[in-house]
Amino acid sequence: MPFKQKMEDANKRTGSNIVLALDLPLNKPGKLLIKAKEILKAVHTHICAVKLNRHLILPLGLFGDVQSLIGQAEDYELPTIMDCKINDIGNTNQIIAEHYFKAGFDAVTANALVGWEDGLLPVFDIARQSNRGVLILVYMSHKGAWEGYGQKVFIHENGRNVSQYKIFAQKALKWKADGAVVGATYPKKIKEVNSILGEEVPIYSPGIGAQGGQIQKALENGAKYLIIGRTITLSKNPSSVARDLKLATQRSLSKGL
Ligand code: BMP
Repeated sequence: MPFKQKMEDANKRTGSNIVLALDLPLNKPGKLLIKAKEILKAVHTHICAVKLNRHLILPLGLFGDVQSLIGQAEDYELPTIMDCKINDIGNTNQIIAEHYFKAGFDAVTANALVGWEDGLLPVFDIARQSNRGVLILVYMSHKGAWEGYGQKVFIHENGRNVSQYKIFAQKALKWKADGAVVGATYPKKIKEVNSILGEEVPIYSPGIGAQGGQIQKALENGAKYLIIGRTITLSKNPSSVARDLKLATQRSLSKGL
């Protein structure tokens, strides 16, 4: 089943559009794995997917303990996303994607700045061959995002200046990406990007809570999935926090967005 479909199924089955960013601070690998597994077990009914980042891949090892986390997510029928932000020449990108897909991840994130030919084309090729997904960064959630994603690009063909993130959104559409990442900290940008992407490319929005983004604003402006990490992973009671976040998203959505 294609990744986009897998996400939709998980969304329907769980009633949640929260992607858990399973990020934990520095700790001994043994403790990290135990903690990560505990959190995943506690919140799995309140989320629709799991995203891993270098927080766990570096200390635990892709073909080491990370395998048991991917297996646990599979047991809960939750898709897994590797947030590797692929950003190199095509040959290197291909190897990166092959490793993550071989390890069992259902999708990877990638940076549109490297372009298509000999850039992200090989990543999309492998993803399509194996029903995996590629999520494209369109506008990141951090404060300095404007420096790159917000800069104006001069278009020679028509003499116009266009914002970089709008160009990335158009590329996400053209490349048939499985998702576009836009920070919840910039709800107006979510709306603008959503008007370019329509129903074709769902918006994944990180930055809720710890970075100041708000659930309602992200959803009402067109985000489909909310990526949430520290608000859940660092809380004393991840299960009840995740449940409350899920209920908050359901309330926002039922207000007739
Ligand atoms: P948190 O909810 O703790 O801020 O975590 C957000 C997660 O999403 C982190 O893994 C971060 O690397 C990732 N992320 C982000 O915060 N903003 C982006 O623009 C893109 C991301 O992948």
